[in-house]
Amino acid sequence: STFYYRYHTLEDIYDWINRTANDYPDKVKAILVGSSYEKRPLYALKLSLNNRPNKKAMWIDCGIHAREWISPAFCLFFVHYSRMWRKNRSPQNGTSCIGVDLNRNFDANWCTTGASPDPCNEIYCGPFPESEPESQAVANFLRSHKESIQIYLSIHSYSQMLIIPFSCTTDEAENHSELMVKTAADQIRRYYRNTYTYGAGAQIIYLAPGGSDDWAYNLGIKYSFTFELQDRGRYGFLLPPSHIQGACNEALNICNSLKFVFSPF
Ligand code: 0X9
Ligand code: ZN
Repeated sequence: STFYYRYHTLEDIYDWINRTANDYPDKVKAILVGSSYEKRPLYALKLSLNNRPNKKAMWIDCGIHAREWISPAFCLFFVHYSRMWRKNRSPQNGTSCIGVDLNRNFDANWCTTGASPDPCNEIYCGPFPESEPESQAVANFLRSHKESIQIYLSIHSYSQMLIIPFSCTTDEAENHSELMVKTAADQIRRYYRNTYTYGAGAQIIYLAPGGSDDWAYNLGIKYSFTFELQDRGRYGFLLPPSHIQGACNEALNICNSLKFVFSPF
């Protein structure tokens, strides 16, 4: 958005601090660190993943010299720009907040409990189902190939889970027990030392409507899974490169066991 390419009044910056801390409570914390000679509040914004405690930090201050306006502009820009982005990058009408959660944008109980109609929210469902080019592209391809696609896998991270439908309702999928067959879980356990939780999304994580897995399932792809890869939270989204090989081999083994257990051919 162009918000970050303009200079702002102190009032606007205070508003922005408030909004940012409210919109991203797990990542941004506003800490009152003192006040100016003229008694205006001085805030530090603490950026972290899930507010994890006892982490080493980097301090950045902006605006020690009043006439150097580009300096506070950089601080706002820096906070906004983050490795921890989730959504796509589409601008939304009437707000400076960017992006739709693509995994809330599919037409499966779209935008009910577990998704948000607020464009500033991390789980914003978008203005209507398949409003985004990315979800449209996936949905169009699956629609036109649904006869030949037997198994649908959506790969995410993290938390080591294998999620079956539904996440968009607490109802059980019609072939729930087949999807839950012990063999699948056993196969997985046999292959790797890491444990993967296995079950229906709405049971083992949370209600999350508008996901691609549920949508693909309703389209007729009855073996539909979401995979949450490594790890279980030690590094979270920042899985170090040295873990890529292990995580991929593990996922490959699970893909193979799913194919083995569920493919009708
Ligand atoms: O919430 C999500 O979209 C997925 N978890 S993540 O932490 N990678 O964001 C889980 C998706 C499960 N399936 C559906 N919600 N349909
Ligand atoms: Zn994800």
